[in-house]
Amino acid sequence: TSAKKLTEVSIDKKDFKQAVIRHLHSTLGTDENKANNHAWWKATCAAMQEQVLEGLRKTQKTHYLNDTRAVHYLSAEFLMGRLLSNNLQNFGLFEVAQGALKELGVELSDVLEEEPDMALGNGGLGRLAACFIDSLATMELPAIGYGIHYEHGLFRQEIHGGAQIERPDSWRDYGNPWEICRPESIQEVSLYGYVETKYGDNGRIHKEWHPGAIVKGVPWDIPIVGYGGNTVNVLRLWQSQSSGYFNWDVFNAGGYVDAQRENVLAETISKVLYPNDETEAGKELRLIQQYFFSSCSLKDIIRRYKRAHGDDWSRFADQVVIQLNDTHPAIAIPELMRILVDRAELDWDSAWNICTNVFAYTNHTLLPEALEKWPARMFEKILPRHLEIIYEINHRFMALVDKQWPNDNAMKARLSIIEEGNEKMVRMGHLSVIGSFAVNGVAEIHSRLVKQNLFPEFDQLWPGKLTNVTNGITPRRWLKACNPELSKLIDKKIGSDWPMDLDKLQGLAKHADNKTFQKQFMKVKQANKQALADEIKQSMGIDVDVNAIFDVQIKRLHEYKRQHLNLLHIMALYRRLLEDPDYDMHPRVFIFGAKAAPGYKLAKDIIFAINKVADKVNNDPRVNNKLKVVFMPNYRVSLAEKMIPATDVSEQISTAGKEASGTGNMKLALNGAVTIGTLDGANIEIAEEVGDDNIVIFGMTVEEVEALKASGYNPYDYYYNDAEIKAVLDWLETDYFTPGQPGALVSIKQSLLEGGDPYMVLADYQAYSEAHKVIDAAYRDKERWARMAIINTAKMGKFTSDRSIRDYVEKIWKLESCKVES
Ligand code: 26Q
Repeated sequence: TSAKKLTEVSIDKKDFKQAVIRHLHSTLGTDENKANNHAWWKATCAAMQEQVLEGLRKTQKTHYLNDTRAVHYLSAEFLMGRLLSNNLQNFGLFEVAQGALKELGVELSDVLEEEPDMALGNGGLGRLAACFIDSLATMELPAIGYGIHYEHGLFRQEIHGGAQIERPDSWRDYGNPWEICRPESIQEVSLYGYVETKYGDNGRIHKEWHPGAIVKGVPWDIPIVGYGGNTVNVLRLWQSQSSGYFNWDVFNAGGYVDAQRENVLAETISKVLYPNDETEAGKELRLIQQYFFSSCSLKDIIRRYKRAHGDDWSRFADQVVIQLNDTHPAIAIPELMRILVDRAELDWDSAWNICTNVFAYTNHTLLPEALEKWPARMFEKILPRHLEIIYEINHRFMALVDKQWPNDNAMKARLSIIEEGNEKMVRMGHLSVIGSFAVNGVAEIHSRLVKQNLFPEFDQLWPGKLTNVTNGITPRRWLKACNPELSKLIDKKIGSDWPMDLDKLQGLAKHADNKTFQKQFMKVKQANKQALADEIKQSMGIDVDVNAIFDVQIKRLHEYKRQHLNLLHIMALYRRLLEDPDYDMHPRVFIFGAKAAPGYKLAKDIIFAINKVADKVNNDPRVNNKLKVVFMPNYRVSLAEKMIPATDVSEQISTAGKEASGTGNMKLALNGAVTIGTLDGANIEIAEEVGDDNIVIFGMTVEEVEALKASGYNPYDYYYNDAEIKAVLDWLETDYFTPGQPGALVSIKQSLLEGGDPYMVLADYQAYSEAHKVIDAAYRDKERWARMAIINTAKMGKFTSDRSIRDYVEKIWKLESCKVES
């Protein structure tokens, strides 16, 4: 495809080749004859990084000179994946680099495979942050991402005997070519200790926090290259380091050896990413992580503001907006209050006014177990001054509640930041809503439920504060880079400016019935399926037929996402085939990718069950290759990039009301997959865009789920009334799939029966099974399927993260773009 035409290509093939060789020699100390692919990768990154850093310097200078308002995106997770291909692509140097390496006898595609994924996130929330900073740079918006420089990202998954084993991820073991350490911007963060109350002469009370320990935050900057534009923003990740300060008087009379222990503790803060998404762990270290990166980031923001505005705080909220990616950085709210009141000595009301004009909060979940709460006792120990500030915020807020709902104690208890009970808890969601000027959900249905079910009183108290911004994905990574053949075909059909203006894909719709275009489109899909089949053969030794339907479910493993619904249906198909060898179905390959939180027993049992069923099905000649099941280990961004272009059917089957948005659903549809899905999250908006003929919707709506729950849902009704459900669940209890280990899969049956089936898998089973028959029939009609696939790609314009960012800018951030000269 043509290199980007928006800016001049800064460097040609000859220069690029020379830069690679120069880095091979003088950065890596090797040469063309000795270099392996890893060395070529590093040298190519270094050559690229020269260009990137030039863009970074210009961008920072421009933003500084223009004194721009900027958004500061605080997120405990950034799931970046690989950067070389993305940076080459966004700089328009992909073909240049490919050509340069070819002349050196090296294949760029092999070099790209050398890069470890930067997996500093669990799943959707972390990847969303990565897509957003891509769009921010692409749209030339002044923005900075702040997060944690985890030494170990999300664990690497191995499958042993069908079970998940976690191995440490070491993405930096051989150095990361993109990051730049900035020791000149180190920050210090206090922890523990006690608060002293001082009485000043004017009667003013002054609080002084005497910390028990101080740790250093060392910033590492990752340049974020915008597509086509010249903006190169920064992702700043904080690494913890011992400061050597630990107040032994407060604790005990420790000595040199104990002090070493404290150094270890300090450096533990940024050691590892917590692998539990959607469950609140309540661990002390997790709270310290959150405070550590929030505090470092705030101090960094303030330092930059003061460089331009000195001690005049009056313009702070004009220059700074801080987006809280879920409640993980919500501690930034009392931290800013502490800095303003205790340090800058502003009065409370002025400080609070600044705070509530600076922060905005994104909610990503309604699941009660995922709403963060911290024991007040833990808070008091780690952040004693912050707990006092939270009490003060709450005290003043309770007065407001009393004004709105006089003498209503039940209301106060519901809205209080502090949850009373056996153990007092600090509710971070409440703190975030109270301390922010805007709160958004991540899809229309989710935002409606945030207003109606999660925070209805807040919505009454502050009409308009709660709003929606539907998620999006960057089409640069999730179409242009991961599916080059489809991208070239699209370029030929509608021109090459769609990556910056995804609504342009609409132009494909008028060709959806064109036989030639259908053939071309499906030929690309077939080639992508072949590439994935080769990968499956090579990595797992399983043969899959590329003429089969590739049916893919890729996402974290969770009961609410219902991978076990998919599994029950696969077992039912298997059973139908055993009972009737002529059972009429188009060959199907079910492909999974999923990591389970290490402590989530049932999730791991489901992975085990998928693998055991796969073993049996794949080796049973009676199914006559009509059915295959593949669990691809270690699902991650770079694997997603291989699976998504090869998918025919996208499984988006969460219980209605549980999946806030989903973003994998968008990536798959963008690459021409047909969704089988529930009316949940962004599926609803996808259905609106593609139309009912081009998506297969099944199952209960949120209202139906709520009604069934209210009327007393009984999974046994389905077990006893549906012979297939009964047979399949009973099958799990035998040793058919686990020879010699009867009962090894029984926990799944138990959770669906005795466990009460909390996500109503059995209630949706019948509808799901029927929906798959619709898929089967549609696929067999080759023209119909091609049209559906094309329309899916054509109608995904809404789901570019550029649109999400535009919505944030207009509704919340009020930013202006800032041109950077090339
Ligand atoms: C919290 C406390 C302690 C340890 C870990 C956590 C934690 C970590 C990660 C809690 C939640 C997460 C991640 C949540 C997440 O990925 N949510 C997803 O966000 C996507 C982007 O908005 C949505 O599309 C998904 O629907 C939502 O599930």
